Amino acid sequence: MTFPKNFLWGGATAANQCEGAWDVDGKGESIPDHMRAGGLHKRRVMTPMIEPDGYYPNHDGIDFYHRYKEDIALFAEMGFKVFRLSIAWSRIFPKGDETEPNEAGLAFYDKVFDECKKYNIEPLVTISHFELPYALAENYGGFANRKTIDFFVNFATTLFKRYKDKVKYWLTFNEINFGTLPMGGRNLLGILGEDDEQRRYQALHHMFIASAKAVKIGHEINPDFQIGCMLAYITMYPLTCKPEDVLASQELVKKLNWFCGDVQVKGKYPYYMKNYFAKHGIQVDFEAGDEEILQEGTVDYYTFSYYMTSCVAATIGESDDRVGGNLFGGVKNEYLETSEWGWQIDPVGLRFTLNELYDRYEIPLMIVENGLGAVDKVEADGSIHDDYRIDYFRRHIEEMDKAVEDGVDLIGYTPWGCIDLVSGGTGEMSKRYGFIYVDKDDEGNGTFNRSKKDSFEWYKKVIATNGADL
Ligand code: P53
Repeated sequence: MTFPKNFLWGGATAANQCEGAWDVDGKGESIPDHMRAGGLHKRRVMTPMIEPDGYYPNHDGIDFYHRYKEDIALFAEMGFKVFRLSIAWSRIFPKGDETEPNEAGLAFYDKVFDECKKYNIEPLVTISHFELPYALAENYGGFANRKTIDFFVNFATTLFKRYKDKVKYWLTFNEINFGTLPMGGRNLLGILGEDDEQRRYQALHHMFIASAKAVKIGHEINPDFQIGCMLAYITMYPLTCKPEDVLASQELVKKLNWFCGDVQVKGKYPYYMKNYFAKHGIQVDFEAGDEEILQEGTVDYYTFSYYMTSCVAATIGESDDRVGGNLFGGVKNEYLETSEWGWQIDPVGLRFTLNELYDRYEIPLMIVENGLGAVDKVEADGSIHDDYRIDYFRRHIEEMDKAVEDGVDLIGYTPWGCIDLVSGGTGEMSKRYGFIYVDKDDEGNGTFNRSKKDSFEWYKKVIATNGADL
């Protein structure tokens, strides 16, 4: 058995995708509260006003807000050591720019953490998971505005102080590297209007500063805090061994996969981005002191999501298949299968990725999202035979095991959407990730009742044997 004795097995969620109760107990509107449902070939539309007749899937989520006790009990039954969740910023600061927090919001998370404690489940908290208060985006331009740094730092400091004895593991921003892509402009950075690279990189700089300040303050409040970064890691292979393809893939890897981690782990901008900015006429304004802030706020551990890999070619030919549901112009890998949503499944790539990251950063790693979004069928007797999901996890955990054997310091694993929740990308319910099924459909109908899929018992066994019995 290779997994360390104290390995953190668990699962992951985000507030906006599971809590529901979007306007309850003083909560303000968040960006996802303004998003309608989409699908594989239908982009999610964001409306400036909440339309009374419109369907907004995040408004009800899976009603975790009222059912957290039942859900955490099910996590405990699987043997979770850790539960990754995020805190809805607009529950604590409804418009984002208040100085005093909303007590009802803070009290909710006290109850959630106390419930985890009952079962010795360690909470892992993402401070900001694509759920900026809508008013911060509307009135300030989100992170494009330097003022938002202070709003974030106030939010993070409030959480650190309030939960200093209840939470040890923190992440500042979910998938911060999406800030380099057009889709990140809206959801991550909170830029509602015009969105170009200049604006995005400046906003991303503000996020780096906000994150680094939070890390520093967190460590002052409780030196035992472990505060990490979080990236969407999509390993990119050259499409062929043609040197031009190899170089093209490296170019993209630097910008999309390495840049943000380099800043947050090493505390400074890498040479290749300075060069990229100069070449593209991008001017990232640093205020006096910013360099020191980045240096002083480096993270304790590195976390990432891992769903798929992709290929890159120097020139994309007519005959090259683009990857379905892709975000950055990747090309299809003929050796890999894809999910129903076009994501290319690559367990061996996970071992490669773990080795690459550990060699690059030499700090503990955690995989905080991984999983298969798939349509599940409920049988007449209520059972759900999701052997495809078990197979996906088995193959990924086998490769994690090998990476640990390679010497990688992997400390935990929290599969995404351990309970079915609203898809972030499409807003669908039918793109399910859970070990636990939630009876809700793409139109919001259903009892919201929970039931166990076959993968529930399987994952329970995996945890009980510390990854030995797959
Ligand atoms: P959904 C794209 C590619 C990789 C990770 O995604 C991504 C996305 C955005 O959709 O985001 C993470 O629900 C994100 C979660 C999200 C999860 O992946 O589109 O952190 O909020 O739900 C899965 O299938």
